[in-house]
Amino acid sequence: MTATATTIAPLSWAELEALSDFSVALVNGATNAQTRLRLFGQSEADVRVTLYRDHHAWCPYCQKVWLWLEEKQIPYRIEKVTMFCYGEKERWYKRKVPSGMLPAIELDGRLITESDDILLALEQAFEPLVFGMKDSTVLPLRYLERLLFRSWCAWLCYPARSPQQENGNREQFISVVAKVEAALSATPSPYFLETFSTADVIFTPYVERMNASLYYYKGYSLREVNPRLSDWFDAMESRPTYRGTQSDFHTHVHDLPPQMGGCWENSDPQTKINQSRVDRGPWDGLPDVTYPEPETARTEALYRVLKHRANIIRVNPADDGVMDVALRCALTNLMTGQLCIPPADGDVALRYLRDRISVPRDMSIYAAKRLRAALETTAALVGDRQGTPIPVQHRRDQNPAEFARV
Ligand SMILES: N[C@@H](CCC(=O)N[C@@H](CS)C(=O)NCC(=O)O)C(=O)O
Repeated sequence: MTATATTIAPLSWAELEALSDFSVALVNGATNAQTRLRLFGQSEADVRVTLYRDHHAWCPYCQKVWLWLEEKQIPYRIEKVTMFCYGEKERWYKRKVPSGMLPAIELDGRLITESDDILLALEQAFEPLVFGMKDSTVLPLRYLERLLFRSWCAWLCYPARSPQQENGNREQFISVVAKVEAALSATPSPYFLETFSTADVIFTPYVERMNASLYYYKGYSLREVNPRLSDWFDAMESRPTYRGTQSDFHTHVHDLPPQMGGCWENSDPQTKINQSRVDRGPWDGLPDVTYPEPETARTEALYRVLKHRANIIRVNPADDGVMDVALRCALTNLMTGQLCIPPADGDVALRYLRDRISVPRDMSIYAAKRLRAALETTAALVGDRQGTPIPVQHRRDQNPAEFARV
């Protein structure tokens, strides 16, 4: 705190409610992670598809199908299912899909699993997204995406036995990235083919996760050092569909370890710098997003916290009374820019929440950056203790069952 900074008392919940001037058109508006139904201006009678995807929007294969449906504006319902890493799989889902794997869809009552088979079935029913999965221009790109995926896993998800092996894995990944750069250079458009298509949808989930994880675990900024990929990310971010499904660095780097069976950091000094940025901020300017911040970022964050505040306070390890005041202090800072000193233990309580905001599940990327910053600024007023560490073997600290309770 600077000598000139003034502090104010926390706003009441009623005062905060009065500032929460935010609304979204979940069913017919822009792509969003909260809705259970998408109609794109059509009627419910037109719905032929149900998408089963994970509660937290962490599953990459679900993102692929989700983005495809949004781009094609196919009316669909969404049923959310728990992933093994964060809770217990719903019994009704296991009756439908005994393996419990996601995604799945029901198309005219027919159950289809495996994301590629799902896209093929959707193409048959609704026409391809410009170029089809089996188009001769798309097939080599699908192969390239799997090559990139494998070299990413080899680098990230296995411990290197020596610095030479670490370096070899890095070189191998970078050599495949060069092929991706060449593929992107093959057309004048920023996309993989002459226009946005299925090919971009196929690359999106893992390239987004590569960008986050390599920045954090390997000190390597995929988006910043590769000009064609940089243009591709920017082009993707010009699409409201992608923005609605887009996650941030913090969410991915902590959702990936249990899903991938571990992520291994290297000893590059840049890695530690990047980890501190992602975990403790400042979050502004991280290469997880480049489109301009919408004016609604703060009100969106406030609106989303107010909606779930009872559960947010209940699941926090701090005393409910402490978290109630501390949270109001952070929200007061979010909305007024003024410092508001939380009770003792507010540092632990607020940083616990800072570490568990999930994008896009809870809110969009800029709203989350604003909220994380307000939580951190407010926590720092009373101490430097961190919250309970984020587990790496599982994420049952994020069990959605806790949030189903009122
Ligand atoms: N080949 C499958 C892979 C799907 C997959 O691996 N899904 C993971 C989540 S990303 C899953 O459902 N795992 C079970 C769970 O985590 O509950 C596809 O393309 O759909």
